[in-house]
Amino acid sequence: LRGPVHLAVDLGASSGRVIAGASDGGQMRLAEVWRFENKPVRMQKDLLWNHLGLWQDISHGLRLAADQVGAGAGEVVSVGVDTWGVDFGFLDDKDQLISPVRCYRDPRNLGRMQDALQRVSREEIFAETGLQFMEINTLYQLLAAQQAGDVGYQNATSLLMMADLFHWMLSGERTIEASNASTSQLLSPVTGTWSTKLLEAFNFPAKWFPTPTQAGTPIGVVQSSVAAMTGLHDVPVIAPATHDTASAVLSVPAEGFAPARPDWCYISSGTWSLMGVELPSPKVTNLCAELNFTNEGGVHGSTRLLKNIGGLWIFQQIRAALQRRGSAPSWAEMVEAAEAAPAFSMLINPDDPSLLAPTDMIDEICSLAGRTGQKVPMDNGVLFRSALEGLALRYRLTLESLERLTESSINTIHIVGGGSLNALLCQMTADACNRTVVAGPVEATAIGNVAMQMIGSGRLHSIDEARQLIRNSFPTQTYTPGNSGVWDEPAARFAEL
Ligand code: LFR
Repeated sequence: LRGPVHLAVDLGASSGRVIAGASDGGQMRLAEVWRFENKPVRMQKDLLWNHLGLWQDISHGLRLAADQVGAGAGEVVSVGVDTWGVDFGFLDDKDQLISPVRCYRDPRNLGRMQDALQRVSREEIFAETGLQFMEINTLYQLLAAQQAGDVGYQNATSLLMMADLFHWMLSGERTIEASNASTSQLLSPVTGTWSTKLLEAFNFPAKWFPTPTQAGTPIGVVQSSVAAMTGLHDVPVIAPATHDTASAVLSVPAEGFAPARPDWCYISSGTWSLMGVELPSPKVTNLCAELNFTNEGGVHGSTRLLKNIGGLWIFQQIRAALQRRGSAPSWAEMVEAAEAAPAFSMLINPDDPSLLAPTDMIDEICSLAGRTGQKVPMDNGVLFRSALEGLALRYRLTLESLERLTESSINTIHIVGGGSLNALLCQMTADACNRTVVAGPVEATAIGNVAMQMIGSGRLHSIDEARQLIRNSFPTQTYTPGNSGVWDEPAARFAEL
């Protein structure tokens, strides 16, 4: 890479990466410098972040990047971290991290949402935050920590969301970036500040919640101890949209930014499928609450009105279950078998709560078949196909809701992220929804992270300009809907599940 290089640290559900990004001749170029495993640690009953191992890999990757960029014609000009939402860690008054740090699939979070609703009503929580109700939200995880009397909870002087925590390791600065803060279900989408009402009602210390920093803000420089280790002397740390989904949405190659009446929507497709629109302001309405959509914070004050859908998680976990049984098909083989299997043999709602963290996905799907009065899938192709069809059917329902919520008609669905490579799923989506699908870019989150750092350092001037650069740089694939009628009958059955 040549010229000014931005380093994006992207921590995903199975791997983390250090990626170098630069703009050269009107094109954004990316180079993956270091890829490492990101696997939660199971210890006794708990599911924890391996934050120390990750820090080791991140600093190693940064060292490699500094060396490689320095050896070429480039110069590292900033670094920023993104990861998934809702998880957090605690720091104490001696500037020490208080372990352990928990993962949102940690079993002790189950049931905490019900406890919270005993204290504050669903209506009130929604009115304050505009957020969808999910057991994994920071609010309920914090309640679990409070109830358990965690040492972290008792001794903390700061709470940082996970990307913020890695920013702290890099720079020594304690900040909370707004897009990820918005996933906590403690932030007002209208004012962008914390809900004092909820903090008080749940007895969460106000000092943990400083005013959130906007994506694109330089928050400090790589501190000297880290510079000595990585070679990144005096390099600014610039907060990207630290919520991976917010970064992914930034890289949707659409024309325009945050239209009030959107004619496109996105699916950020990976372990989760996040399907929604980008709006100029939140929609904290009864209909939104009823449909359980969420108003998360996007870049430059935009709102991501979206729904969490269980995503490729099911497909991934079917593969993990097969691996345990001694067979290990590749993704391509799984898609091929799905394509050859009969259509609509079993309908799977990807958001069935039993599929969130089952011990064995295949066993769970078989028992789900029983519970919903369907035939147990007899071969793997049917299993694979059902997992993909379930997503497409869920997208179809979600699209209807999005159009109702925004009072607009959506004609293009942008699929970004790893799932955009799954041609069968893209075509099923086009057919089930009867809309044009534009798939790509694949590296949506890393691209969005780099783009925001470019904006933050003044190399790009607007989201529009960033999207233009992205359109010029990364190919997309268009899928035209066909044979949509065959989806009507299964869609009706699906809605009844
Ligand atoms: C996607 C994601 C979703 C969030 C879920 C849990 O990686 O960030 O947006 O709801 O993970 O944090």
